[in-house]
Amino acid sequence: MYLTKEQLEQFESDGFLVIPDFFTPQQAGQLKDKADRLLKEFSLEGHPMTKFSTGMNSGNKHVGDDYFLDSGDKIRFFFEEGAFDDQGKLKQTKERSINKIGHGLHGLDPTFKEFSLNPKISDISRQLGFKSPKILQSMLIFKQPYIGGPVPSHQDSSFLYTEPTSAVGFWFALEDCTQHNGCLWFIPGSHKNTPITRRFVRDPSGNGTIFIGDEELIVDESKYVCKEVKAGTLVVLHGSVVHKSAPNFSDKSRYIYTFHLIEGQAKYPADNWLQPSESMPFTSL
Ligand SMILES: O=C(O)CCC(=O)C(=O)O
Repeated sequence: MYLTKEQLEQFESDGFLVIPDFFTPQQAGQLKDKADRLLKEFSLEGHPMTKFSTGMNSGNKHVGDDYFLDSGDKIRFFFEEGAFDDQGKLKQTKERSINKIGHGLHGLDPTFKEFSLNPKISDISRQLGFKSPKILQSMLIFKQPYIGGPVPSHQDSSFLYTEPTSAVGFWFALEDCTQHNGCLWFIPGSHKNTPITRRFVRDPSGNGTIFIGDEELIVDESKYVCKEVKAGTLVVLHGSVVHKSAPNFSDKSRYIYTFHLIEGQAKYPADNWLQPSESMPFTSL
């Protein structure tokens, strides 16, 4: 059993758990190097220049095109909101312009596949009550210096919804994450008193995505605590815990890798934005 009783209690009480030294600085460096290689090698040619905007509190700004909707079984690149000038030209190098890569790294990229299919994670998932844990998506989230965008307050189960709710996030710091370069912030215990009342789904009238349910997530900002972590840290997130991250205006990048599990025995609604494909069904852990 990987987690101690105290760690399980902490997760139960806070809705998140910080595990320093889950992986080595060398591994963090290798994953970061691989992320940099993906950024270097990706081509702008034919790219629809899709930006990633969570826009969770500002109506319907979320990217809603096929490039996003079909990314579950692909390695796709999403730009920062502020990446382009008025003429539609990149304001900095393409490597510095990407907000995130998603959502099939855990199945398609050998480095991230090997890292994700980790017996320690499988062990943790069973300790958290999973019977049939499935990885349904993975992401590299960058926050490059000066341009890294914020991630507004949200609950992961709004985006990765099952009945009953089951999503758990595994978030790996590939670099030191501080208040200056965009570490995570949490409202401890919010998973217990903040039900999932909004869902991010495919718009039945078109190609895009919409939120259904409550207009917005009401958040008491004064309850947030910030969690600075070192490279090599794993943070486990309950799907209902309210969390966010700030923009990165510093001169240091903040690279993280994350994937989410859901319970394979739970119902997975057909209108969820992310759908498994024949070529890449959700991955058993
Ligand atoms: O890494 C970040 O900045 C945000 C990640 C996050 O909120 C998530 O994966 O749910």
